[in-house]
Amino acid sequence: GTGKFFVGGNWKCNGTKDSITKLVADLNDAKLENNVDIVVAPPYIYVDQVKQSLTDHIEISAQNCWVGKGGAFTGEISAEQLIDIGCKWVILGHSERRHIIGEDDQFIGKKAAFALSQNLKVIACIGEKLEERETGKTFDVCFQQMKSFADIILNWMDVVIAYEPVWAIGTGKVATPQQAQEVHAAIRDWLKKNVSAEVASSIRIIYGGSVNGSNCSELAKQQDIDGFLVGGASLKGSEFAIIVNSV
Ligand code: G2H
Repeated sequence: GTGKFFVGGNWKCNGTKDSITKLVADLNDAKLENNVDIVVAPPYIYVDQVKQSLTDHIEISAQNCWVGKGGAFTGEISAEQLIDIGCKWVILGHSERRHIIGEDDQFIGKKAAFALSQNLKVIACIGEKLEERETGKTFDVCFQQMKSFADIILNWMDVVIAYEPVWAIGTGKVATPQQAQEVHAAIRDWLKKNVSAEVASSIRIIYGGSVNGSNCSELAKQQDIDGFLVGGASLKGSEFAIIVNSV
């Protein structure tokens, strides 16, 4: 890839006011590479606290959003509200939302299109499950998930793609640099054939799934890995800084 290195911290459903105060202080104190786009995704209810206290060098993402305009949708948060509170990004299609909560490809594609229409940038996640990898379906699954984004997304300028093999998420089983590179290159090639050569060469494709301070530098060396989406290891400021600085 040719884009600027991108590292996102996905805090998932973790944290308290106190632990987040500490994490923000650690991130504010950390020495972070200037030439990296850095984003953290706190749970919705802590977004404002983080926005008020975190260095401007790090942008804020939500972990999800509603599929359209706000209104009578109990328990949901709209893209407009995320913009209002200072979020620049939203993570969509994370495997936990696909496979635990049951969101499907089409719903996720619609969410992405609506978020982009509100000027929210999108971290669009894709990835295969273990049985899909073992039965040789990795590319089919990833391309199908890509297609549901491509069917509805017109402007890819504000999109980062996160390849997150489900078997590597929160399991400690990181993909090897070769396994990740192979899929990243295939996604880029798919974009070239199905979207455009310009999008294929400029878009950031980041890897997620058990990235930590010790495995990040080998992954970061791969040609088509443009950064990371980090879960567990993003809850420690010092380890997250190591990953950011692995560019
Ligand atoms: C993948 C990743 C962050 P972890 O879900 O999106 O989490 O690094 O804990 O595997």
